[in-house]
Amino acid sequence: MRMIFDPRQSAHAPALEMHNGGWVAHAEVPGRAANIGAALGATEAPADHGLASITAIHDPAYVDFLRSAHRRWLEAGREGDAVGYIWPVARRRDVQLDRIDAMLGRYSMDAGTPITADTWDAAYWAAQSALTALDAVLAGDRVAFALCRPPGHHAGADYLGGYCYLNNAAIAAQAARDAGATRVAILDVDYHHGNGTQDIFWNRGDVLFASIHGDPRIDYPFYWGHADERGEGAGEGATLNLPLPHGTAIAPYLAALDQVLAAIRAFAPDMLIVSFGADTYEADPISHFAIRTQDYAEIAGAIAKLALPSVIVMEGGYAVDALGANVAGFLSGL
Ligand code: Q9C
Ligand code: ZN
Repeated sequence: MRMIFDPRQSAHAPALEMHNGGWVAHAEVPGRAANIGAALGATEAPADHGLASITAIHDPAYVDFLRSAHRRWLEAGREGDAVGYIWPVARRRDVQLDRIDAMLGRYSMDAGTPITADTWDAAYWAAQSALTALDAVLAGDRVAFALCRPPGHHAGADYLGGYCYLNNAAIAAQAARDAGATRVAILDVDYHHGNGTQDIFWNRGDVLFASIHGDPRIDYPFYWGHADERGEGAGEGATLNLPLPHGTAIAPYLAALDQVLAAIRAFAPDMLIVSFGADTYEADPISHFAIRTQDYAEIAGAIAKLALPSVIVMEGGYAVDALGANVAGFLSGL
């Protein structure tokens, strides 16, 4: 299996995140990719597909913001990573502002996703890794792995959050559509609901978004991922959410996965994108499922029965020392 990663993805290393009322060391560390890379052996560098595949999903004004935010932060006399402290609630008018703090609020959903001097490059190459894994599958490989870091599924068309800046899975799904796939399914098996991906495809019937995740009544991102969210307009029924309780172990997880896989089969996609997070792991420091290392191959085996051309995009997973084994286990089951 081809495995794609660019060393420039490692330069992004935010220091702190706001968590439960205090600033704590950031969980989404470069060592995550290093641990996965060590477990997988050789990875290959992505090809540069340029900005067009990114702006096919993301608002160009948001992309400009991401590219310039840390420079603006420094120009405003600040130090360290750029992070917001005020957010426009949903009904404020869309006023165009260039004060950095106002821009951070406009284009962020949380204070857990700082922008460093290296964030744009890392996010850009993570997206290119996803696009290069897609190329492998379009060229005939049944499955390819994009070691995306930073992750992507919380990022919407015009906002960052949840450690995510560019939505790698959505960018790959749109590129697959543009390359001729009629229907694309995105299966999100990160612990957290992929709110950004859901938002991006909410009104679309050509991309199915199906997610199994910690119940958002008690887990981040709270405002999305409830079982009654099913899409709208042409997208009605093309969003599927299966929230599960804290403590979920492999048996009920596989039962939920069977439901989701049946929906994907019924959708009859030409291509599958898997947003894979290993934060469902029993020892994940910020999550609450009970999936064991040996379970990941079984989860992947059930997904592989779809027999669809598949791009695996890395999302979360914060038990750094076990991350490589969990990812390698998952990939071994495909
Ligand atoms: N400091 C992914 O797994 N944690 N993102 C909430 C904010 C956010 C996880 C507290 C968790 C985001 C890709
Ligand atoms: Zn997650």
